[in-house]
Amino acid sequence: MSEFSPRVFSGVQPTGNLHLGNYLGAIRKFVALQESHNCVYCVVDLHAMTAQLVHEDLEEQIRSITAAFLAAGIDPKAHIVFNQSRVPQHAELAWIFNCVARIGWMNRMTQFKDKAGKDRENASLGLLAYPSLMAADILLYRATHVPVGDDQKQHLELTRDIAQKFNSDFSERIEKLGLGVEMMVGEERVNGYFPLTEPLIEGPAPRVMSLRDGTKKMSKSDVSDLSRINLTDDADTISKKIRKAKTDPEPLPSDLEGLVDRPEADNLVGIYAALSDRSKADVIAEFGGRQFSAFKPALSELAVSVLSPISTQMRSLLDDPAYIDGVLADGGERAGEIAEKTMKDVKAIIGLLA
Ligand code: AQP
Repeated sequence: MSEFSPRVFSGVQPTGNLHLGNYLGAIRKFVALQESHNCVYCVVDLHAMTAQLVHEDLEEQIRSITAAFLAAGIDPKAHIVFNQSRVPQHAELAWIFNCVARIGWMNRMTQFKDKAGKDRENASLGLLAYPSLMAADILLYRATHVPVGDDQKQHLELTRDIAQKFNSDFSERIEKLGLGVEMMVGEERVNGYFPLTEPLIEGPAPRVMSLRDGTKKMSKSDVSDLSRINLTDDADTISKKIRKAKTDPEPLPSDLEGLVDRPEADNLVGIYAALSDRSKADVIAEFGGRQFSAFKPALSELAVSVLSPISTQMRSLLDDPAYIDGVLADGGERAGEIAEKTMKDVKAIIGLLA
């Protein structure tokens, strides 16, 4: 049985300073996957417009996310790094997926509910359709794996639903045109054009939580800067934020079970584990029974040692915007070649004359 060739796709929105959650949930995994996969990494600038239309500094933000990718260790020659709006097929395929996806599917998305809040009628149509554009981003490259934070799990499930409905609605044409790849869907062997993409979410910190409230996701849009560690924070700021991080009065537990119902302790242990490429059990074996007054300085030292070289490199890359623009132009060209081929196939499958 032929199979889809493994390909990784993922994206980050240029909507503000990147934080430790973006790094551990996404970018650190992007870097590791380069060893084993062909990777396409994208600054998803069209997504930035869904919650807020006008951004005074969008160009700088796009360059800044690109600089973070490169500074973290992504190789733009061996893989593809580009910004989404450069490749018009993202929007084109998203339109087709708007016609595949059902309104009920979109209405169930928790991120839409959170971001639209109570004033849903006033949210942009783009915010509702966001997951359909995200599915297009991924499936334009027929990507088989997507490294993301846990908050994106539902959108990945929807991407699979869209792929599956497209494959099934057009199954006869896909087969007739010889454009399908055989795959198993449950117990059934089917011939599909789009793969059913797997999310890569695992790891000790799949959802990094706010340093001020262990029940809330660390997020760019939190009003408190103390809630997150930004990739651009200097060593003193990182140490101050970790020192001030909310904790409970108990020492760290001696086993993993002891982290249940202690969201802040669980979060800090998860961050330590992810930053040091260890398991939470390992970290507990080392620090179990110790007070936060001993654990926090060790965590600060680790965070500074991992993040400082990245922020230093980011600053130096941002001094040369022409270089960054060149990387994006080159990546856009190579991404465009794959995208063009997919759209040609998709149009043939649907029956659009091209
Ligand atoms: N707290 C987090 N923990 C783990 N992963 C996270 N990601 C985001 N926050 C966390 C992952 O980072 C990648 C890029 O995210 P994004 O910028 O495209 O979108 P986002 O999830 O909207 O980011 P924010 O910071 O949470 O922004 P706001 O404040 O606007 O909601 C994704 O893989 C995401 O899972």
